[in-house]
Amino acid sequence: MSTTGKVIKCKAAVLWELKKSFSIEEVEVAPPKTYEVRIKMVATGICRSDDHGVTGSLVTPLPVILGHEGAGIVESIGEGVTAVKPGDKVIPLFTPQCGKCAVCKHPEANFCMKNDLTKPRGTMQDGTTRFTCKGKPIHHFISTSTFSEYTVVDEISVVKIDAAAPLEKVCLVGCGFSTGFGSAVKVAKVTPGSTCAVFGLGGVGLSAVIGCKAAGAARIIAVDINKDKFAKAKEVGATECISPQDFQKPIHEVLKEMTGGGVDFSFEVIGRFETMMEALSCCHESYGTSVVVGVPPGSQNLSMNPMLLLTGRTWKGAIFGGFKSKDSIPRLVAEVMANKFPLDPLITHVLPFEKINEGFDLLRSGKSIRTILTF
Ligand code: CND
Ligand code: ZN
Ligand code: ZN
Repeated sequence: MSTTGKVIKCKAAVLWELKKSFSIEEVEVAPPKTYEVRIKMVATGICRSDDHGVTGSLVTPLPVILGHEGAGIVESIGEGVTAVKPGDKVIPLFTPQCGKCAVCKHPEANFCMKNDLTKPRGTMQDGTTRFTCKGKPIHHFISTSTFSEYTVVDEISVVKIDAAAPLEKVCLVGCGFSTGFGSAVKVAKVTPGSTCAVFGLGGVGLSAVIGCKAAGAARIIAVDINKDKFAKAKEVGATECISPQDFQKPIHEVLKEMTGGGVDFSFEVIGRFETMMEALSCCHESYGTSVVVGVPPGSQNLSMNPMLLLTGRTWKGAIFGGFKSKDSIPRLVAEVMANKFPLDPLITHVLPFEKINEGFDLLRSGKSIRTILTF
């Protein structure tokens, strides 16, 4: 029996309060309105940004259905939708691409002004939610909310991908892989023969390593305090792995000594002020570029000495690896399907959706890279 136009009752992981476990609840998912799309989720990764949503370091209205790294199949579409149709395989976009704003029209920029990240409302573009649980409206998370059997997104926040794409793998293109990879190839523009340092070897950091390698870096120095991550880092392209805890002196000094003055490109893929400063300081004072990828704790400031920049360093950051989401995801999915990049090593665990809390425990204990939840 068709569900088109009807409310769907299904399971979703609801976060009622900060720092609590997810509750698997029965939720009602309203049909998509004009220019909206309802998706049956097939797989979703667990990214550290979801955990930042749990701890409150990424501010988002509660109660909420988190999750932003998913893939699924279109169940139904609202009026006026032309980009996708029922049955299409799709990836929801946590950075939309409206195609009309100043950012979308800019040839290089990607952080569409219709994003729900900088001033999150936790709603659809029209300011309302499509989720209800126990009579209460439940918020959306950065236009995606993939921790639900069904979700509704705006047409500007979804893109069609190859019908043959393995969704339980390419869901990583929805965040972790593209964010890390793009930070290297698109944001830093890593050059052949260069030396890179990547701080933080989770799913996003390892994808930055993959990007550095694809761009032809000669040395890729991977930095993490959890040495269990080193084998994987080497598998995807790191040439050396170091832990700051093995040295008395600050790690930027160690890196400068290792590289004769500093690396060409550095990446902070953790989300901590200290490591952002270490990453900036370890790049060469006259030509180094450092990219902030990790999400810092909300509404706090970092003080730094501008001399670090005055001598020639470049300090930048980007959401979603600087990629325009709608334009880039279908291509990245095709490249993954052609085995251009090693995505499989990033997937350490696959769990049924109901075991979401177990998946978060694995992330918090440092035992997983990416856990994929399947529906
Ligand atoms: P994950 O937690 O899997 O990896 C972080 C890694 O950092 C772990 O291996 C830790 O052991 C390591 N680490 C922690 N503290 C230190 C330290 N002091 N020194 C060295 N290493 C340390 O996270 P992830 O890979 O899923 O995400 C990484 C960050 O990227 C995180 O902040 C997340 O919120 C952010 C992010 C950004 C974007 C974007 O668009 N810019 C998108 N998604 C995620
Ligand atoms: Zn993410
Ligand atoms: Zn836009």
